[in-house]
Amino acid sequence: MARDLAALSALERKILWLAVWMIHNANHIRANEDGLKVGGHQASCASSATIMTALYLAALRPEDRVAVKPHAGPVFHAIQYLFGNQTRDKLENFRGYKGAQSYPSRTKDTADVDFSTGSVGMGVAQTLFSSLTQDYLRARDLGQGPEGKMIALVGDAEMDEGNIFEALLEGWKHGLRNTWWIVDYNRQSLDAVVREGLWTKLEGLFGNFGWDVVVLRHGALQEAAFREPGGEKLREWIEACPNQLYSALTFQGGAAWRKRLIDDLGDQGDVTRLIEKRSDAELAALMGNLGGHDLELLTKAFEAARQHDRPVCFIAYTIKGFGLPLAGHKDNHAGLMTPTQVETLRAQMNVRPGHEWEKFEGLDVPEQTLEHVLSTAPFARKAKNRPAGARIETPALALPHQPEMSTQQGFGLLMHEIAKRDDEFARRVVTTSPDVTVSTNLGAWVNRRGLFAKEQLADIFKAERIPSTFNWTFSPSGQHMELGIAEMNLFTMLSALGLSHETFGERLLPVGTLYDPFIERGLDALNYACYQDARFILAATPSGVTLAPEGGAHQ
Ligand SMILES: Cc1ncc(C[n+]2csc(CCOP(=O)(O)OP(=O)(O)O)c2C)c(N)n1
Repeated sequence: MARDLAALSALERKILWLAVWMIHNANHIRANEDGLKVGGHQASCASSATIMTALYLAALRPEDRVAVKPHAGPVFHAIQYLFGNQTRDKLENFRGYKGAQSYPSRTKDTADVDFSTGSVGMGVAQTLFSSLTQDYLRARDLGQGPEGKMIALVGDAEMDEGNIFEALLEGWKHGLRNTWWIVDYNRQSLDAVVREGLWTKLEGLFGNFGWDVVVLRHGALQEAAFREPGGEKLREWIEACPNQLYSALTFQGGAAWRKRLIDDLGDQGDVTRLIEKRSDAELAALMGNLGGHDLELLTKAFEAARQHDRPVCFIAYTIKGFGLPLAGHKDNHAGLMTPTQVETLRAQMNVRPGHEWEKFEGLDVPEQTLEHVLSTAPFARKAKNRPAGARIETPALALPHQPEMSTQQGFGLLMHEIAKRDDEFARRVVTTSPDVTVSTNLGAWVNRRGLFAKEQLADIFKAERIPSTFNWTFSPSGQHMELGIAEMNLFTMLSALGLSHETFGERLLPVGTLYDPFIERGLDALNYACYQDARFILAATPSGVTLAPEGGAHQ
């Protein structure tokens, strides 16, 4: 859908302003009774403001769900405020008691957060398992309307988290679809500048797992300059420039760019002319015009990706601190703009003192147009309240009694009883296990209800009439999600299945099993699932401190 670019770009500036002001207000203006540091991440917000604008004001559909990188929290809150889903009061109380949360939180924020973030990597993997959950639902005709994209805005340093890679492999096994990971490639982490060429590793990795990779490196200004005489030399220079140097020159500004470019490329000819015909400000704008700051490029790339269901990794080049005096400085992660710097920004943004929170203050596009752009954004059609998913009646189960039995055995018999039922309750149960299905006594359940896969996959042993206790047939009607041995994946899968009623409006009754000594291998994801209020049953067998006689050797 064509969107009004001038209005979008005005709103992008407003979103950045509100995010900066929200953090500034919390740190420098609001009364601070205990004297403790408040904090906030203006530079991380600035690098993602264009991507977030392109997503929420143009690309997102009501059925899409998003995990926003934690430090873009204020950008998320600002966008929700513009849409009327967030109050000024909560923004003024950002990071305070009952205020908008530091990092988007499903349970503590009042605006509709799809997936909480905070512990980096967790929200990213959650989108992948949510996509598998969506496939599971659709395979049994649950859920209506178009399928949603499960989207993560990912920090480039976040890509170091191991759980992301574990999830990628699992996603590949299940034929992952409808998942977008947008890497905010500002080439800075918390401590420093990231390694050169990280994007080539990401490109290879995602390509290997069957994802499309879309690299958004240069914005329209840069592409236009490359078409000028001498422009190709500039492109080569930019593409070869080490991350640290690019960051440092960005921080220093137009005059520093000019000196360096002339030193490296000056030819008394085309390239010199290309550089010299621009003012310092124009040169700085040109060098900062990376793909992740080009609204039109981003919206087109997202629209193109919506035409198919393959998973896509977007690598969007950005500048940490873009548009702020913090831009590019390696220490900018938790850096806060000084009151003087905020005053300068206020002047640049035409915001009058006392009007800082006004939605359209100082924008050079008529208010009516801005209102129209907001109210016609497809995302605005998303219901303000999450779906709840109908309640499922739980029947009284006839439990087989034995005078003496182990907890494992009892669990297996209980699941077998459920498997025999032909009712809505049994149909909504979904089980999952990280390669310990058989040994955690889910065998009888799986024999009756089958393993889930989008496509039928026969059990060749069965077809060949080789005797086996277990029927290992996969089909779209199967009710067991078999996972590889990765406990982080188990808990993230449970987190996604256990939020199905709120993510997709269809309630599932998930049961996960694992060996109890290995809960610790996935504890962070279990914690994350509980923090998000995911509902599931966990059966860690044998229920004891050890895995029976072999327990000690499993520690
Ligand atoms: C599991 C975990 N470890 C450490 C942190 C602390 N931390 C927060 S952000 C960050 C660096 C993030 O860098 P990047 O992902 O590139 O994001 P951006 O630069 O866009 O803010 C770190 C180490 C965290 N939030 N979660």
